Amino acid sequence: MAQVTQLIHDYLRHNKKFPHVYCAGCGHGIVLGSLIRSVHGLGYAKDDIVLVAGIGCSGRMAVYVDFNTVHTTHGRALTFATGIKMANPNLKVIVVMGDGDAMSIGGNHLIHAARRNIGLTTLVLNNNIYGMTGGQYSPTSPVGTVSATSPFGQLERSFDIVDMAMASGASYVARGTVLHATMLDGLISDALEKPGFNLVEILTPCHTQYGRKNKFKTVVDMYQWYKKNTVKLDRYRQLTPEEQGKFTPIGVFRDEMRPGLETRYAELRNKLQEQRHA
Ligand SMILES: Cc1ncc(C[n+]2csc(CCOP(=O)(O)OP(=O)(O)O)c2C)c(N)n1
Ligand code: SF4
Repeated sequence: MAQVTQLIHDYLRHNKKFPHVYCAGCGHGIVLGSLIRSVHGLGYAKDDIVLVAGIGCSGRMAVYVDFNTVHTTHGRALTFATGIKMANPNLKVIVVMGDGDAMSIGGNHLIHAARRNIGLTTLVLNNNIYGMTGGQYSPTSPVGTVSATSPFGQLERSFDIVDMAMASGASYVARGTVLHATMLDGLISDALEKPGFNLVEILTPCHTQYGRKNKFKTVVDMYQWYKKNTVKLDRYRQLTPEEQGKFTPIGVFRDEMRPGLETRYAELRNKLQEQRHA
């Protein structure tokens, strides 16, 4: 444990913005730990990484971690990241967004980043709520969610982030939870090594804004919910449709090796230059 804590400390900016803003029990810190373990395990240099984050509690990660970082405007993380990757394809560009950031204000950008298959590693921290701004319901809040903007339960059908990423053309798509931290390390490491647009949805609890209003007495109850209600994809596929309806599957949903837009663009540029000099 001490070793794990020390490793995380090695990747933090100690002179900035501490103590951090995360509430006790927030899952976002576990995601940060998992990301750091994955980067460290793969042996990337800090300077080769750019972490681009949107606004929200999830977006604070860009402030804390000692990579090249950009804390961008709400919903625009993928546009900044696209520019960075196109300008310097050698950089490993990681995008961190909340479910509000990725699926609401930034939803259109997510669809097109996936369609283009640009080489970004995208982590969507799905806590089913707008955490930072006081708990408004988000496009992933389940029907019936009680929130600051739906005191009697929200009525809209919610988005499935994995389905959305797959339908839009992402080449690697996975879902994990902060309860399954070892599995999450594997998913993030896997994603970081893939070309093209790779996305990991991470189920992470916000007890402050979601749990307390939605019948979770304690943070621990929320973590237990993930344990009881998620199932690994291979087992999920063996269930009947009726049984499947009771669970959220976790694992790797798509794993294709397709070149990112930045690679296809470089190839085209080289070809045109050769033709010009022929
Ligand atoms: C253009 C714009 N609209 C709205 C906001 C207000 N705002 C800041 S964070 C946020 C939502 C955060 O929710 P989410 O992305 O799910 O992240 P979380 O805080 O839950 O991690 C909103 C609406 C803003 N900063 N900029
Ligand atoms: S408000 Fe929610 S998402 Fe934000 S730090 Fe607190 S628990 Fe985490």
